[in-house]
Amino acid sequence: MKNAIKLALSAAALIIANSASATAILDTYNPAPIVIDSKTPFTHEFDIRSGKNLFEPNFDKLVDAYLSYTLKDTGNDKDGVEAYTVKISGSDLAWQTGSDVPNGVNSPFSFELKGSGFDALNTTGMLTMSITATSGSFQFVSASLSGNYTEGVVAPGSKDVPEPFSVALVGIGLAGLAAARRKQS
Ligand SMILES: [Ca+2]
Ligand SMILES: [Ca+2]
Repeated sequence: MKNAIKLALSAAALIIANSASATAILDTYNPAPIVIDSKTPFTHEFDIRSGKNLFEPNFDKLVDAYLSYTLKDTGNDKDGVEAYTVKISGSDLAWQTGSDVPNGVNSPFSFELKGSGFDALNTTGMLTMSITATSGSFQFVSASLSGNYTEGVVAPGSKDVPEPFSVALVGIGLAGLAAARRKQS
């Protein structure tokens, strides 16, 4: 096979590999412990569009997403044994309920996002989690949003500006093909 054609094919293969491989996301919130009680709900907004995570809503495609959070009770149960609800944006359902946060230890919880919560993250790149105590008090320790997405691919004729890296590869490939044709003729 002519070298130029080989080069063009390898460039095309690279573009396909680049678009098909998953990119990991991780957005962690790790503040000083925050008290949650019936008067003080907790809310945090994750954003995977900036910083280390460069997810582009409505272009990149979310493959999976997981929300983990850690709670801890300081041992104060004078205000009652804890009961709480965790909600995420995009879902009108109580997503998770829990009771009696263990005393003195960091207790991790982790769930895969499905359905409308997953769809909301996929279309906005943002996710709001809230924890509301219906009784008792405890501490929020940390939370993280993790998962994977595939890079969006620019369709032929699309108005979207393609990535410079892909454009350069296509350019090299086309130049190689043109050179091969000139040699053959
Ligand atoms: Ca407590
Ligand atoms: Ca407790």
